[in-house]
Amino acid sequence: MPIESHATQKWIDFLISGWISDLQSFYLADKPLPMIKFTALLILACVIIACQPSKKETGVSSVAPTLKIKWQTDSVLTTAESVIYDTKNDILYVSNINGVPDAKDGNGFISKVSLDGKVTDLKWVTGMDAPKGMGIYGGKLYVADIDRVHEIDIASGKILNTYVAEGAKFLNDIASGTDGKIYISDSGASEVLVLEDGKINKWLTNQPNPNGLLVDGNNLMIALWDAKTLNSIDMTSKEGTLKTDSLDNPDGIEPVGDGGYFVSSWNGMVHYVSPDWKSTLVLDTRGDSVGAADIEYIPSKKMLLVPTFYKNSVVAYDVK
Ligand SMILES: [Ca+2]
Ligand SMILES: [Ca+2]
Repeated sequence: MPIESHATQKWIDFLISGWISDLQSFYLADKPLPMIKFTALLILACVIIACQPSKKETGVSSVAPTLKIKWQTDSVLTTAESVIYDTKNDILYVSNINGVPDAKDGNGFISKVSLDGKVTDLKWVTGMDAPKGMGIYGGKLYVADIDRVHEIDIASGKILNTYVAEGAKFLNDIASGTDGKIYISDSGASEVLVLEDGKINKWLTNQPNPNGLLVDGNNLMIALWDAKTLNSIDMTSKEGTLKTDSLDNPDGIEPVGDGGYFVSSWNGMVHYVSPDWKSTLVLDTRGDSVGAADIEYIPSKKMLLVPTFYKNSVVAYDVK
């Protein structure tokens, strides 16, 4: 007989002998029934324990990563606004506003930067004013440029098309969908536009001062500058949900790969937003007046790339 069953039998014997003793006491001397009361309490305790909800399975908890500087480019990337990683060609593209962010000065350009921080082709693509957000789809690089979107052939570095966004005020970020649709935030007009079949149309209005965009599954993640929020827009219903607030000057949004995101603050911060939408500050360069504009994260290399805007460089961080 297993020892547990033997112990159980001893408990039952103990309780029964106690009840008999209680009943004898009750009939003989009209005394209270301590053993029966004890048994009732024991049963009640067992019922309470059994009714406790089991602990909720929360899966692997997300801990905010730590960042360690890896390299910094030379300070030749004038007013560096955005970085994007071209997986196919294993190279980074950096957009350089080169001057005032809304000036039609014709001097903006795109640079090529290697994964070890060398500026391999400073003026790879020229002929722009103030290039900002970028997206890649089908061998083309799309670049937002105040009120136009350029379509660059990556293989040749030539601008194939320039699409004018009628009425646009300050195009900012770009996010490419898996279906080839190119979403563009217009910070000045508080709208999100879409480039599709060679035409730019309005996709969503009344989005106060939108900046960073990210297509994530069937959601368009959108950072609203004035509200300091990260929001999720269901791309089918176009219904928006506020996810995280208190993010100063939110600029770039990047998926980390664990269900969380990195969100940059243009004035020099990066927050990690966990899968349950809690934000943790993981980088703060405000003290040195180093900006953090439209960031890039490469999960396979665990590398975060931060364009420093007025510091004219890109800084890479190892993420642990
Ligand atoms: Ca410029
Ligand atoms: Ca931006």
